[in-house]
Amino acid sequence: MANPIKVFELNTGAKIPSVGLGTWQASPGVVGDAVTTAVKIGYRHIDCAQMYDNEKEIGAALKKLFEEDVVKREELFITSKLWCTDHDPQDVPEALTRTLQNLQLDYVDLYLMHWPVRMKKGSVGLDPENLLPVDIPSTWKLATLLELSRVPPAVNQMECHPSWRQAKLREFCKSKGVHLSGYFPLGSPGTTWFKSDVLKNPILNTVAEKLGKSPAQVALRWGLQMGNSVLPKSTNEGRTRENLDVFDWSIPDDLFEKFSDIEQARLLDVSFFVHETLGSYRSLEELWDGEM
Ligand code: 1BO
Repeated sequence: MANPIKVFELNTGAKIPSVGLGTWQASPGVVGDAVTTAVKIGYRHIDCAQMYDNEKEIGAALKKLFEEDVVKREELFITSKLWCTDHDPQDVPEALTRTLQNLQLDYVDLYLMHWPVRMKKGSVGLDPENLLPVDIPSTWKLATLLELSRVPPAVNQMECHPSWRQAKLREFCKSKGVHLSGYFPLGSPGTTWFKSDVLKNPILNTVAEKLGKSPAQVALRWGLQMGNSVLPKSTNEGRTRENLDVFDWSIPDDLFEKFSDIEQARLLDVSFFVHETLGSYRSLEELWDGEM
């Protein structure tokens, strides 16, 4: 491995690799190879979720990697996420067991609540008709969760890229010792919910040109220098390699400052979690605590 991946230490003492492979919308028949390639290239963090409906294939790829001695389980950091249909406390262990079975693992390193949203048990998809009020106060506001929890959360995974810096939530997490892990660090090009092109931003492109790096590498490096772990998704070997080549160079201060001029816009607003009578959120403002 040319450039070993830097890690961030979590409030649990565990170390999270700063670059991880995102697997949302990595198609069946492709995601297994993408994981295999990524691990062989040097990735040590794979970001999964029950909702992505591809954990079985990822599990088969991981099993083969372990059998072939490419990597040991303890060298990997595997994240998965509890889906909204399994928020009832009694359903959580079952959902986790299912994920572990699919991934063919004994444990995951990080298990996140996917969204602070509850949906009918067994429902499929994102139909707002299936929304239910979140009945556990600790599932819907981080501040409340921190007040109630014996073990504070280690990681808050959120949309984060140069065009959505998360200034307020970042400060809050920092003050509480919660690590920020950024999804959509490249603005999620190629996914079906891709709304605007973060990688075409002129400031990002000017910096990339000055440093002789690609806009994607600069966006990732920006995330790392902000103290975030980043979760770029790719099923293309060239881009998977490129996304990992972000450790032996940095964005100098004068160029780094320019990022604060980038106009801000959230890409993924998950408006399907908002309903006038169902669920817990009547408006996007309410869902996102006014940060739109
Ligand atoms: C509902 C969107 C899931 C992305 O992680």
